[in-house]
Amino acid sequence: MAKQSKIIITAAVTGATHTPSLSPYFPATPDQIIEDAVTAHRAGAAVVHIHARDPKDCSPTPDLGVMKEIVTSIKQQCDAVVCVTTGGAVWMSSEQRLAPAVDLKPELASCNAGSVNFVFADLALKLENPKYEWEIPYLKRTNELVFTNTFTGLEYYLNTMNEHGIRPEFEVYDVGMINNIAYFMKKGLVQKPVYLQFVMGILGGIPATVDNLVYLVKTAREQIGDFVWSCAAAGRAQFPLVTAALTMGGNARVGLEDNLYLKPGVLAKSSAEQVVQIKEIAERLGLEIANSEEARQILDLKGLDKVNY
Ligand code: KMH
Ligand code: ZN
Repeated sequence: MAKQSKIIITAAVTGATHTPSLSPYFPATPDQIIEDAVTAHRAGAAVVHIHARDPKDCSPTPDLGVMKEIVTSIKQQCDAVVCVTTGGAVWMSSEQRLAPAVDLKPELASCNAGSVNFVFADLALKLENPKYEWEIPYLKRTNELVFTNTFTGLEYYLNTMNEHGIRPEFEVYDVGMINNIAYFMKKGLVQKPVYLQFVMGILGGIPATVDNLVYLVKTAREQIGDFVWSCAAAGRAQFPLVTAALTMGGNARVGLEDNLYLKPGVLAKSSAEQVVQIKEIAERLGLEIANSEEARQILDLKGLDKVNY
């Protein structure tokens, strides 16, 4: 595979981990998610990764109407590649999680490549007077849950994505998941280019160290061969690991889904602030930043005119 000429910055703006009271800058309503995504795109993110949140209490929601409103408004304001979540939140059913991709038929959607404990209960320790009653129980409950992605589920997701021309962005939380992807490649369910998002530092998954990132990339080369890849890391590991990924020929994911801070002790005022910071780092490394059209070519996406929103 030809060396990628420009790097893709992804902004994951809200996710389903952080709760509103953890930061006054956290995009927690549909309008705030839209604005954070559009400003992150204007700052240099070719791709925005989107989850939906309930306008009433800012909790993660499987509501299709809310997701449609968010992605439609983003499309009206810019040509960002929208990566629609199929991970949703740990407690959502497989059907609830996949419904937005089925209905909206985006160019790109996340595809979680295996089951994992996805624990962020200790965030509750940071909350004294949360704005919403659901916040602390929601965080603590992750101690009891598994983020389930069975092989039957993966086959169902991949068949659905292939049917609608959706490129899967494989979320890889640990090394065994690379073998899962290789397994489905052998079954002919994965089209090239294969796009991997190494999501590191989730409690339950692979620790966010440079050695582990090197190990993941090496294992993927052995098991998968050619692939395009990107790196994201939780919390304070975000910038050290994403910078390492850039030096290794990878792409970068930042955003308030993964980390609320710009640097230790300094809350990020938006995902765009993190995009600006990683863009500066990339340019100092002599790298060029892909715009959305260039990202579409690198990932061989079907085009914004083929989506259903
Ligand atoms: N919220 C996590 C449980 C995805 O977007 O597909 C899963 C997640 C991955 O955020
Ligand atoms: Zn996500």
